[in-house]
Amino acid sequence: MSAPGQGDVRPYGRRAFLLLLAGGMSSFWWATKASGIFSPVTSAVSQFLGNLFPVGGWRIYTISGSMPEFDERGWRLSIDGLVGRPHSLTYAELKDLPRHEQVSTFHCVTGWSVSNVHWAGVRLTDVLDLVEPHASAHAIRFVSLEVPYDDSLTLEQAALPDAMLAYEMEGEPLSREHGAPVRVVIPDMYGYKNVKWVERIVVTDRAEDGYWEENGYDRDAWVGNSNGT
Ligand SMILES: Nc1nc2c(c(=O)[nH]1)N[C@H]1C(S)=C(S)[C@@H](COP(=O)(O)O)O[C@H]1N2
Ligand SMILES: [Mo]
Repeated sequence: MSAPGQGDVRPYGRRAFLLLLAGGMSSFWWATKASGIFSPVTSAVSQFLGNLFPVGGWRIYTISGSMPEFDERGWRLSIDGLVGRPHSLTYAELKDLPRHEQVSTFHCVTGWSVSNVHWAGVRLTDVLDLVEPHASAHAIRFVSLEVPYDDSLTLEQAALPDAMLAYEMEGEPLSREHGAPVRVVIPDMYGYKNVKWVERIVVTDRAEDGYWEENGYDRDAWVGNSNGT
């Protein structure tokens, strides 16, 4: 089993590894310099580089090796499932919802943390109010544009005061590598619950296992009180 954010360990030959490393290096360079252009890299390489060159304490993680590109014209956030009024929001409509800010510490279950991250975004409860969840609704599943990454929260967890869909980090629109245009932020839980590149929220009758939970991690990823800790 690999750990959330460590990726699968693949048996690369030395030559293939060096080629991957060279490709990954240039992508990494572009990501930091141009902050947006990020050509596909393997997850092993991007995570390896993320661990070698942490950016302000962050390790940039992907499971697929590529990062979805945000195009405001085509982008929609769909909210559907067990709801009376399925809804889809443009980026502008999402930004029109009440704005919330928080400063919190982000923890990856593999041991690194980033203190005092300043986020801005919308409360999950405000998003859910738009769709009128059925009485049978108990959880929501976040679907990432990065297939097949997903994860769930119970409605109770989603209603925690600091759980949000963040569209800004440190006063700037969320960058591509951190999940543009919106990611989940739930500082009480480990990083793997903080789904990046969210494009759909499905209201369900129970929380389901997400990507890392299918790989053995706890569904309730409370910081300091779940497996992997
Ligand atoms: N779509 C997607 N979201 C993701 C991940 C991922 O690989 N893909 N990794 C998770 C893990 S394990 C962590 S620790 C954080 C890392 O956030 P960062 O890449 O912004 O540093 O993103 C989480 N959300
Ligand atoms: Mo993580």
